[in-house]
Amino acid sequence: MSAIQCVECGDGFRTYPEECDDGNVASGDGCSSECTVEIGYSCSGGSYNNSAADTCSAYSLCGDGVVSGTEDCDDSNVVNSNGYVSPV
Ligand SMILES: [Ca+2]
Ligand SMILES: [Ca+2]
Repeated sequence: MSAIQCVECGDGFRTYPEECDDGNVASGDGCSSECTVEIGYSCSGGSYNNSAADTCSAYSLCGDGVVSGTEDCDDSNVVNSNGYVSPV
């Protein structure tokens, strides 16, 4: 067992400073190519010490400017400068 887990996005291990790791480096599925949680998604299940990758799913957050979940529209003009919105 290695004592130190190298940080590699897409390896399925969520290690700091990754916000998520869903086992791939594709964006648009909730966990971006840089292993940041994408707007409108929430990721969970990942861990640094097992082989479980994060599972990301869309959630509804009215006013975040992203049509997700059960929303039909979202006309917010809120600008997210850092590209990350914490799940509520
Ligand atoms: Ca990783
Ligand atoms: Ca991904």
